[in-house]
Amino acid sequence: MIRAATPSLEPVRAKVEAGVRLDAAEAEMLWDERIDLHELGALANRVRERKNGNRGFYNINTHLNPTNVCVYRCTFCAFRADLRDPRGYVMGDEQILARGQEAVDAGSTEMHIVGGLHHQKDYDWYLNIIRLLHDHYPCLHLKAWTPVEINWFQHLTKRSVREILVELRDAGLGSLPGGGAEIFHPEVRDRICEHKADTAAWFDVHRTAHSLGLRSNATMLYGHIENAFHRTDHLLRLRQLQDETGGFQTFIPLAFHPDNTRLSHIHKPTAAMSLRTMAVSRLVLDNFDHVKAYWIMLGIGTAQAALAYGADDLDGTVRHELIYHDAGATTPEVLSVEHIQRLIREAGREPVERDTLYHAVERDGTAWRSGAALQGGPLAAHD
Ligand code: V47
Repeated sequence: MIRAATPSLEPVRAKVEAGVRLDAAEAEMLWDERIDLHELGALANRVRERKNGNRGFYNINTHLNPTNVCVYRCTFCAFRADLRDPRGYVMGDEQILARGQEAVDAGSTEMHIVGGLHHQKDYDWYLNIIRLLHDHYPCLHLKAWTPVEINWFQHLTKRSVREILVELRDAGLGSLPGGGAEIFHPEVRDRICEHKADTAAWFDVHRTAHSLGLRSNATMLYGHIENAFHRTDHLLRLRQLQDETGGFQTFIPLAFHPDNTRLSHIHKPTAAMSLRTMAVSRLVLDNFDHVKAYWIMLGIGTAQAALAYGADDLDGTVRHELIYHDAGATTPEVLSVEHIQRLIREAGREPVERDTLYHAVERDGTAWRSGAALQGGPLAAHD
């Protein structure tokens, strides 16, 4: 058998040093394990440093998953439940408000809200969660509902994405999280989540959100049935929308956790795979300011190491995370601020608390206010 010539990092290195964009073939080559992981990481680290200096970002946040009852059956998901499943739950207004109060008491700047698509709940139930929390706790930034939920709201209301987003924004929605992206290529998407919002719908929601001045994040679920071609395709599609709108803030590669899922026969990605994914993402997504190492799913050690492989952000202190813990994540449920700061410092970075929109946070205990923008300015809205 004739083996393809060993790929070389040198042409990529020259381009990165010169600030020239990588093309699809170069991007795909970076996944080849014959490309030295640590050299790749060092190159991604140069880009991180160019964009973010020595800053290592984190925030103080809380998760809220108002229900796990879901009409969809994504093969990778351990969180969803059927209506009559003993695990199934739906939170009432009091519980949701209690979660808001707990978040404020812990000094959180952000609440990350996503959940199942409950076929007995109407759109107003979801809208009301935003309104309720925003009215009671206006200081909390509500990063809520992915295109999967927005697409479901469209199905329920027969209204446009724009109308729904305007209403949610006016009720207190601050930005959109990056979930529901999984893998965009239909060869994979149709096998892991065939029923939920398709790739065109995912992009339509983000494009519309950006045009309304709402920022958003993007994710990629890796380490299951996808390959290097699919991951490259995923990153290039995101890069293209970012060229158009500039509305994405951060990219978050999500390592697949197989426990309790219909893909439980697959081994979870190794630390080497996660670090390579971080580095390739940083190198390909040249128009994203931030790449996040979400410690909950990477594990604390790999997340810390990722700060030298292109990542500049560890996400937050996080409390009440369910999606990964149901899928076997063994990370703690919450990290203290001191712990997260120590992780960043040990990795040689200066810890900087940010709010959701990447403003520096000025803090006195649980009291805080947003300071200067750390990058860019507001996104121009044209509705
Ligand atoms: O879309 C679900 C993923 C995502 C599993 O925007 C799984 O700041 C691994 O999007 N193993 C939701 N992953 C989480 C998410 C997120 C997380 C942190 C920060 C932000 C942000 C967004 O979780 C889903 C799906 O891709 N997921 N099940 C699993 N078993």
